[in-house]
Amino acid sequence: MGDISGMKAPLLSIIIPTFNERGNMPLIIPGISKVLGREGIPYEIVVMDDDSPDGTARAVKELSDEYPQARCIVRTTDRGLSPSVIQGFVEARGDIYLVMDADLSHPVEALPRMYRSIVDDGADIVVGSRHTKGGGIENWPFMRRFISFGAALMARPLTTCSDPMSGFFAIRPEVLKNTELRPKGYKILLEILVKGRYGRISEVPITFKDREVGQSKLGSKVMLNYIQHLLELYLYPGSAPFFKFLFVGGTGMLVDLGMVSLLLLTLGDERLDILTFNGIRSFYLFQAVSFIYAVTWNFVWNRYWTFDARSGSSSVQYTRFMVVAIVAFLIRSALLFLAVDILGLDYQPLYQIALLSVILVVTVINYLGSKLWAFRK
Ligand SMILES: Nc1nc2c(ncn2[C@@H]2O[C@H](COP(=O)(O)OP(=O)(O)OP(=O)(O)O)[C@@H](O)[C@H]2O)c(=O)[nH]1
Ligand SMILES: [Mg+2]
Repeated sequence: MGDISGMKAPLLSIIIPTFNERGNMPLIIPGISKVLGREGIPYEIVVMDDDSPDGTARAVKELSDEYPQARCIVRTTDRGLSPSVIQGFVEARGDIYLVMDADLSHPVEALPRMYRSIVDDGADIVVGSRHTKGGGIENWPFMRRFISFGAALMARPLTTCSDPMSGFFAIRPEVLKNTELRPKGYKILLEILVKGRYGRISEVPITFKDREVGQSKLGSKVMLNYIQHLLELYLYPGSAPFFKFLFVGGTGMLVDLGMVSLLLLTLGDERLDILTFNGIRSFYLFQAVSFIYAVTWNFVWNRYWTFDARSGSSSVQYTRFMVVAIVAFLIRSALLFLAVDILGLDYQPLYQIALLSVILVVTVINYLGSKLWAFRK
């Protein structure tokens, strides 16, 4: 691995997955070479070809006399776009990996800016984005735009990136350290955004052009595949934490309810008022027990799943999580007291509105306390 801050300019590895793209090779390879040569950016082009019957590999070979930076790796097993890209990361020898389509949909003019975002501005991931200011799509009918917009929207909770479906992106190799990428998903960038390790991500606006040469490989199966991929990424530990937190909180409430009911059932609720432990009415004791159960339940799920915080000390995390839960509970009681006893919101529907607002506020407090303190990494 090269030193990005060293004297020598870092080497850019351009990975291009191909299937039957012979016609595009004499366009994209000289195109890249012209733009990067002009800017003095060192590069290699790694074409990852799935043994295309149209002779894509031969086309690259012929071009490599004039463009020695280009080589083609012919793959005969485990075909597919994502496995090709993942293998490309292994074959690449550069300091920065960049992935782009072969069909000139991704403008080569954006390459220098993407390169500099990493080398000069310290980004870990750069995305060539159609949906950021200045970006766009040429000649797409309304329906295709609409579907693309909807698909991007569904991925929004998973990442802050405006165009996670883009196939045009660059990363530092460190982003992939200790991450296992699932090669079945078609959207390799989204996979990296969810599973990779990175700090800064930046975007370069691009205008996406439809292919002029060769055929599209996308069918209706891709949409189904995408939904399935999304589902898996939503379930992946640490992704979309607010959603997971809400879900876990909901199950915690059920645990709480179940515990109280169980205790009441075993002891019989007619004895509730008579039964006391050291002067404390048993009902409150039950509440306290089930509260602890529910908080513990939430803790386990949040630690392993919501925040994927298993590397921290569990006793510290547990203590903090409990403190947050108790503080949140006290705030909740105080706010309800304020709403009902002081502001007098004890009639419909204002009471419900007040209760809902209080729950909302307390949930956010709970979430922030957990994320920024209890499970801070
Ligand atoms: N190695 C490999 N590359 C693939 C495979 N399927 C697609 N590609 C390449 O991935 C890139 C994107 O595929 P495209 O067919 O252009 O997909 P798209 O851009 O979403 O759709 P169109 O531009 O309309 O064709 C192109 O460079 C393809 O050659 C595959 O199974 N294996
Ligand atoms: Mg394309």
